[in-house]
Amino acid sequence: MGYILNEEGKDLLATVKEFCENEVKEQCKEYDISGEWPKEMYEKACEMGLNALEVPEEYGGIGIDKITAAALYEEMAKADAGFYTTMTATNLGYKPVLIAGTEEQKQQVSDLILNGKHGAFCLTEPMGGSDPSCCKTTAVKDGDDYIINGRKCFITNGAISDFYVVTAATDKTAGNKGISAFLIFSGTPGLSAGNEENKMGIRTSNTTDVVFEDVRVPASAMLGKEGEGFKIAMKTLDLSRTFVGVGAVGIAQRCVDEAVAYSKQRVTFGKPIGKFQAIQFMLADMEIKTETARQMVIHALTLQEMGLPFNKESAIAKCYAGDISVEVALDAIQILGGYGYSREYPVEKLLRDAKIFQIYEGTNQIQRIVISRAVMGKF
Ligand code: COS
Repeated sequence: MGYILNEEGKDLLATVKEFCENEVKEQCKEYDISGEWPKEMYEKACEMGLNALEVPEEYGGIGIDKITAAALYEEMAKADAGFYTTMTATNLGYKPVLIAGTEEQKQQVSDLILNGKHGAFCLTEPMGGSDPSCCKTTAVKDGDDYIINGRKCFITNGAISDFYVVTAATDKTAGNKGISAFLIFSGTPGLSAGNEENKMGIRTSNTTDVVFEDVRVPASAMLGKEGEGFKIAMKTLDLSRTFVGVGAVGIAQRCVDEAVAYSKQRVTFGKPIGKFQAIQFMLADMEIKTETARQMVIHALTLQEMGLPFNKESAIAKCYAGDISVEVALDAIQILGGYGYSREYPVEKLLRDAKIFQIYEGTNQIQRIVISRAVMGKF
């Protein structure tokens, strides 16, 4: 099973796999401990265009389909989920530009990404993570400009981005219909990054507050029209959630790989533990969950490619993959026993990395709201 790719896709996958094996996987063990953001590693990855997989051909990208992109993202997550998170977060910031930007904005941001720059999507606030309509950041009209004030939190790539997409209330009395989205570039006076989060996992990614203090932007920095910010954000998350599922699948697959390798070499009671049915059944269940999640992701991406509705399927892919990645990581630790609990072996890191996939880009409780709404409709 897995991904069915054409020859070009298979070649790309082989190249990305080699890069991840040689330049990411082992190196990130150290960065996971130190919490360092590995600048050189990211520069090499961007030189290869790994941050630019989603740039359409018309804006200068290689124009690969979503399923090929998913296969490449999975490879990145298998090597290191923080690395995968950094690469996909730029594309999370890019999506609202592609959804609602002018041709000029689309080209400008595409050029930045193609030149190895990073981006960020600034939606979450200290008082409103799951509820983006509770937007305290404001954008007040001043002549031909807007002046933005507020604070966003848990922003991936917060301190290392060249472009930021930011939601802000342009009409505080209008709820989610009073939210607008803006495209802002680093270096704009008043825009700064707050302290970096000291995270449990995905420690090779950069997560900070992003602060706006009298940030003046021209009205042309708005994406779409005034009041469209909430819908643009929702459409962005619908799209991005499927790729979040891919990251979780990557972690689950790495857990299966590590547990299989260990069960073949670890001998107890005179034979490798993989000869015992207790272990075989655990590995089979881990594989069932991982492959099912991958196929759910592929299904949601196929719907997107075909222009069909995918809101529910994208939420299922993210939710299921996030949940099973934690389960599969726990099973991998169990199979490795005491060694699984030790930092000497990679699976405890995989569990720490997996946990965020039940939380970011909409908690799995939010995904269940989206799914149940799709199932039940309005009544
Ligand atoms: N695509 C397009 N439009 C959407 C949409 C979507 N996926 N979801 C909602 N909308 C539209 C609705 O159609 C509605 O438009 P009208 O008022 O014109 O009819 C409007 O947006 C408001 O929708 P709704 O009333 O359903 O909004 P809610 O506040 O009830 O939304 C959920 C609740 C939970 C769906 C929403 O708040 C959500 O997704 N939260 C999670 C956010 C998140 O993931 N945060 C983490 C960010 S990490 S980057």
